[in-house]
Amino acid sequence: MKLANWREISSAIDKANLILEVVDARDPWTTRSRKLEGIAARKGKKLLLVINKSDLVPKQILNQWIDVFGREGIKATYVSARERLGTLKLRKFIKREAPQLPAKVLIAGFPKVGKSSIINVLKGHSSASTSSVPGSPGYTKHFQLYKIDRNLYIIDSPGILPVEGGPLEMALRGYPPEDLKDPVEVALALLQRISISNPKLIKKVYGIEEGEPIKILESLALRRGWKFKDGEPNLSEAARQIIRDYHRYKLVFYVTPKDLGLLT
Ligand SMILES: Nc1nc2c(ncn2[C@@H]2O[C@H](COP(=O)(O)OP(=O)(O)O)[C@@H](O)[C@H]2O)c(=O)[nH]1
Ligand SMILES: [Mg+2]
Repeated sequence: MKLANWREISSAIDKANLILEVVDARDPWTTRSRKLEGIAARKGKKLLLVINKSDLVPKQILNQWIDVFGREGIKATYVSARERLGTLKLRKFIKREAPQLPAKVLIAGFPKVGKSSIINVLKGHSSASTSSVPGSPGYTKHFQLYKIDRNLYIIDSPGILPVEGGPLEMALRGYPPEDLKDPVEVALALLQRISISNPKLIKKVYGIEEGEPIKILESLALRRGWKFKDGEPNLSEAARQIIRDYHRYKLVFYVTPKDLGLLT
């Protein structure tokens, strides 16, 4: 059972006493959801931020993000679910910050931020299966609680936040490139972002000289032979490739709080 719309996510929030908002370390700012944070706040539920994929970003930058979120009153920690780094720290963080024990945790975030990976890491080697919490009636099959230990339960289905926003948000929030109405617009926004944070990356990954984003799409299409009958480059194909390469870590770059003007 997937919790993939706001109504389902909202009722899962009702069942939890702690929300873990998972964001992508490459751009925690764009992959946060102010809407999720707002719903949690209105319901009086505590929310913690987990910056995942920390293996892709230097520690110093991760610590800057923790400060930036801290100033907004959001406590954060970073982990790499893939490398299994920071996961003990994450468990301690949850138990320390939980408003009451056992912590009943809902994990939520945009697609591909690593929600399922974090659930697996938290489950670790525990052999317990989904079960009910003593004294907490009303859990249906939609809200199975998975017992990790006596102080920590997680709702077994992650809340997948619907992707909203402008072109750059659509790419960074994991919207499938195949489903985008205008992949070119999205890829141009992504290339613009790359030109700010890592101008040499395009040369390194594709062997294309730096230049205007639209020129990069043209060169990529021509090099790969993505052309229309009249020889014009198929920019949409090149655009989808750029977005896929970001999702698949071929195009690895990250932004810093300074790039976004959040830290001087
Ligand atoms: N580099 C890196 N990749 C990760 C990490 N955690 C998850 N991923 C990858 O991100 C993709 C999405 O992960 P998944 O857990 O399915 O995300 P979900 O859609 O939020 O449930 C997969 O390809 C994972 O291998 C991490 O800590 N570091
Ligand atoms: Mg998942």
